[in-house]
Amino acid sequence: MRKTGNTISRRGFATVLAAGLLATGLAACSNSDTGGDGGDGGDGKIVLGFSQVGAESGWRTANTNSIKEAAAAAGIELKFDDAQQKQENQIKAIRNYIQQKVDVIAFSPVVESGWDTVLKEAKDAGIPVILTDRAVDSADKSLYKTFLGSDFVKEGRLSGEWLVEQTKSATGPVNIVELQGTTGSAPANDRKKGFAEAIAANPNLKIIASQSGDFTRAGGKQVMEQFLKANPKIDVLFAHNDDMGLGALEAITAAGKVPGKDITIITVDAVKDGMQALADGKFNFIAECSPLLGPQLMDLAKKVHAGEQVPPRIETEETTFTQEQAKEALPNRKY
Ligand code: GYE
Repeated sequence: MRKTGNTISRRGFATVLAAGLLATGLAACSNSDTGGDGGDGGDGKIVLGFSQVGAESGWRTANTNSIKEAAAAAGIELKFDDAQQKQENQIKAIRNYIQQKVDVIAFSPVVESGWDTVLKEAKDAGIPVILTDRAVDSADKSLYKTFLGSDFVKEGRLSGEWLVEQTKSATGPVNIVELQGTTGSAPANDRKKGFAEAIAANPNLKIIASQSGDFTRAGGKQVMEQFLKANPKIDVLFAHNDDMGLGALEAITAAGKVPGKDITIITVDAVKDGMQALADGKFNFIAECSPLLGPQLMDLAKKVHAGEQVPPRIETEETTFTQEQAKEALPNRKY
């Protein structure tokens, strides 16, 4: 993370200072003044309440593992809740964390809207909030300290640009179907937008069907089956994540078509199973989205707990993969 790296190094002195305060226990004391001792029995550990979206995809599993491992490594006490892809569960978990007076709250909002009230409650309780992975659409940016995650519009755009390049000599219509992520989620909204903007460069490229598969394999399979039944000519599938693409593979094969040849498949994430499908020639292109946010999240939790300023937006660095690049990268893939 180039940007982040610079920011962090500029803040080297403040970090050292904060570490010193923590070592002497001063930070923990001043925090309990504001009612944020986290109910941890006063052992001075920062308590982080984290509300996870769910366990809908390989990406999510890798993200959860990264957060749990990084908390343990950073000596942060993690309270973890799986919201099973329901906003109401996330709101409940955040309210619980407020009641328990945790030191810091972090969450990955399942959808973009509807967070202002609960975020205001956290702010009034003096508990800093960090958004990870997905954004909220709140106009009041003071409701959270920072947003750590990918640029989803860019992922959609890179996917679309690759397709424009591949189809530049096409003389007739290229029919695209789109498997969207969870309705109302930032990655679904943004990947759709970025992709649509990029493919507008070639009027032959047309999205003939677009529907949510909820970021799951089962959803991807089911919706792809419908697409295949309703549309005799599908040239391209753009799936907002690997898992939906992997589910769609089953539907495509069952329909007697060859994935990666009869239908060009573009996905987002680059988790191991997706990269394997790409290396095997079943997928054609993946825009990477890194789930390994844990270490940066813990670093930020320490900083906001110490009252340090942090950049309002921290972007994850990512790349893209063709089939050849996937073959090369696969042996060293961590997730
Ligand atoms: O792409 C998808 C997951 O929010 C970036 O959520 C994340 C997305 C990821 O279910 O696989």
